[in-house]
Amino acid sequence: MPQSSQYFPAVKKIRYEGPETDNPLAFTHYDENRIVAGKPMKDHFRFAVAYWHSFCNENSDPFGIGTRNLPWNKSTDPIENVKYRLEAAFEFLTKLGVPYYCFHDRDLAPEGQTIGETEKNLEVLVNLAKQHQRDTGVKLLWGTANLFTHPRYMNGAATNPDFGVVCHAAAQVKAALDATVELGGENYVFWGGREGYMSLLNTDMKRELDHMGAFLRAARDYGRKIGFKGNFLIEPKPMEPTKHQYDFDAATVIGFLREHDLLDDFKLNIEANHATLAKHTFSHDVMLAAQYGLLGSIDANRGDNQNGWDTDYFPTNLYDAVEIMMILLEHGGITPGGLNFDAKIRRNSTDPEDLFYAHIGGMDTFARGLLIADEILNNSEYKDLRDGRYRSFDSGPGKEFAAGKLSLEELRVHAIKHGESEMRSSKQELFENLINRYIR
Ligand code: XUL
Ligand code: CO
Repeated sequence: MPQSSQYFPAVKKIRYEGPETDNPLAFTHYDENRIVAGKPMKDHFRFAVAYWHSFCNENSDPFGIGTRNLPWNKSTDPIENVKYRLEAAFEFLTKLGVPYYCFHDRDLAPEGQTIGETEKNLEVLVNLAKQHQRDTGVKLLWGTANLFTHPRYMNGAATNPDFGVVCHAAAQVKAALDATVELGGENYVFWGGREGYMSLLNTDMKRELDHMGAFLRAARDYGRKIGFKGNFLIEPKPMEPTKHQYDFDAATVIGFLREHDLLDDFKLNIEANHATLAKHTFSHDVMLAAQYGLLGSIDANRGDNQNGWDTDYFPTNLYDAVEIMMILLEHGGITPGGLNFDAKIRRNSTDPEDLFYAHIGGMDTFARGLLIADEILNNSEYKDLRDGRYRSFDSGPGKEFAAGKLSLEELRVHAIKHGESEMRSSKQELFENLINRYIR
């Protein structure tokens, strides 16, 4: 299938030109084959483009209709249009030079009148996507099912109080898993958009959570049966569209996975703006997941300090990117996950090039973050300073305590022997300045 160049004709392949370039359609720091910390830059990130924001979203908001002209919506036949959309997507992906994309089932193909028709629509598009993947080398980082747009899911999908709706959700996840496996998807995501409640008064929370556990085990079993080898991922978010979402944050999801015996198959997909909605920092949820060996993938975006909702801005904050890359470098990286730009251009960004600027900015921010993080970890006193704070647990009774070998009575005896500890500064300002010292 020849790659077309009709949807973004003004843009050529984006190339690395270095920090000195003034070409806004070039990378300043993302030099995909440059070796950093032992591997090419592109393998540190495994960047992905989110199909829904980039190719489906007309940028409407609750106050106004879409502003974005999507030239691939040129037919009156919806199936023809999703085929054009796929062409446009692969033109964009190859010009940008990202290795991956991510989709919801409904981004690829619309729902039909019956489950059978819906499955057929998806199959047709999956076959076409497979050809595009083969022609371009672009791969699927993860697939997912959209279990939140259709009105039937207004009270939830897996946690809906009506069993009939749960069955529809299951049929949808089955088809989305089939599609993901057919396309060689490396992960499969569950984002529980409406798995939560609007009012606790009409909700049996424990019953709904148990249903979610049963649903996820059934999905896991089906996925493994059809040969899916990748990670299942849960993407935490505390609220929106529901008032309370069950997958509130990384810590809550880890507890849920343990309760429902899902830790062998599931990891977490951490999204920056979801972590901040939960009143954490992005790095908090990434660190928590990474330290428990459960960091599966990242949805890279950014909220807004002035308001509380999920703005899905493209990431441009270098300080944040440095922190995230420090965590990834210290915890063995993000593979087999990646960094998916679950982000959208603004409603008033209406030129076709804006989508390129947005992604180039995000990729360069993380590339620069990686270079700085690598320097901090290798050349500065950062690790010594941090680990030094815990030195009293490295040997002797501190080590025994950490291994669970000392009783409360024995600890009391040590307290008497040890006397009062010296005051030790946590040096927070020094740590903060250290990051800035390397941002140069
Ligand atoms: C919504 C969100 C989703 C998931 C996939 O806030 O992040 O797009 O990433 O369903
Ligand atoms: Co997301």
